[in-house]
Amino acid sequence: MQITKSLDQHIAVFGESGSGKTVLLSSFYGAAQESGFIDDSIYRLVADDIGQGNKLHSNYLEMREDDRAPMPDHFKSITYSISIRPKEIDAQNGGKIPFKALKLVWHDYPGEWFENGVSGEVEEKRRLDTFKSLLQSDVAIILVDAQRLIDHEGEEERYLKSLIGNFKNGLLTLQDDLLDNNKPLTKFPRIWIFALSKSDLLPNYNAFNFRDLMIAKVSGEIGELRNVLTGLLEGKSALSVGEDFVLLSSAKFQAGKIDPARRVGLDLVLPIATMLPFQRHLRWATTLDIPGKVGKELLDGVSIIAFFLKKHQNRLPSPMAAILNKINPAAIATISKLAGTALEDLHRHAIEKKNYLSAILSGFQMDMEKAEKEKNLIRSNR
Ligand SMILES: Nc1nc2c(ncn2[C@@H]2O[C@H](COP(=O)(O)OP(=O)(O)OP(=O)(O)O)[C@@H](O)[C@H]2O)c(=O)[nH]1
Ligand SMILES: [Mg+2]
Repeated sequence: MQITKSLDQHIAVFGESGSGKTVLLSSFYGAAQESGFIDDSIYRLVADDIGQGNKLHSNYLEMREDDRAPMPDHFKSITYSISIRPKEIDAQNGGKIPFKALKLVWHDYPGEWFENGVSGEVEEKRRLDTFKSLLQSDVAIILVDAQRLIDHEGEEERYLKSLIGNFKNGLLTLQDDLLDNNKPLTKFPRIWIFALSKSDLLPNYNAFNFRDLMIAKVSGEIGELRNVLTGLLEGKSALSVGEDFVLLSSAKFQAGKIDPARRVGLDLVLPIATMLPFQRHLRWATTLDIPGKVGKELLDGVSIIAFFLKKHQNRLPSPMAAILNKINPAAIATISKLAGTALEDLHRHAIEKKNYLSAILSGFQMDMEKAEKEKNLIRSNR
């Protein structure tokens, strides 16, 4: 298979004003510019627009050097396009760097837009455009703010119900504009993850405590959100809402000090945007009864990732190699075998062969495994 297009993964981070979206993006990008990261990692993050990259980097440096978080910008929505470039020339494509092979598109926007509404037509249009862009993503992350949980100690459900309720109502308000002639959407985030933002403030929490809190306090509201999302979608069974959980902290914030070296979960952003939908979509496409159009959409990204992994076929469990050649339902169970030592072996092999994109993707998979072991991540196994 020839690579004819890049794997542009959008990431949709939904969160109320002050829930940590801009800091998250700044810390994600800035930390990747540290010399330690550049020395150790097999890839670099490069903003396609230098000015934007510098802005994020300087936000990060202000936190690191001056203990100052980025100033809120209540009016602007900005789309950042960030390339994930192998540090060395990738052996594939005859030695040319596949610049466009992997890209993360991250939309940062004012959380207020989805809480208090907007003022005026221009802003209304910008909000709808932003929302439509966000819905290009395979994965949507809903931020639950640890600070707000602390503020509502003992009555967390008050905050959580309003968070999910507002979001659900925001979707309902936009529903008519999102759907063309009431036609359900094929391309849409089908994986909705809850993330505990500012998790440094709740050091006793792991992903399981967080999950239990959400289920205990707002399982009804999560169900209602799922119903609204289902209503927008073609291929309704291919949807997981509130089945995956992750802890995030962009830095340790403590007594006026900000230490961005102490981060949690930021190394999961890329794995969640790329490998999580890869596995989930593959599973759905081969096990669920879904319309052909939806199946094709689900397998679109899968085929590109499969291209990279296939380069190491002799390192794959053989049924998995078969899957990658031709999506083979009978062999689907073995996809989970791309784990543990087999995965590490593939990763090493890819580095040896200078297939850096394969190495990056298998490395992402390893990052998720590690985070699961450390209880910072729960992945749905549906
Ligand atoms: N403890 C802690 N505090 C954080 C963290 N991330 C952000 N904060 C705090 O939360 C404040 C708001 O974060 P922002 O990233 O600006 O929030 P936002 O979601 O972009 O808000 P809007 O742009 O208004 O939608 C920051 O100024 C920090 O004080 C974190 O990881 N841990
Ligand atoms: Mg912001």
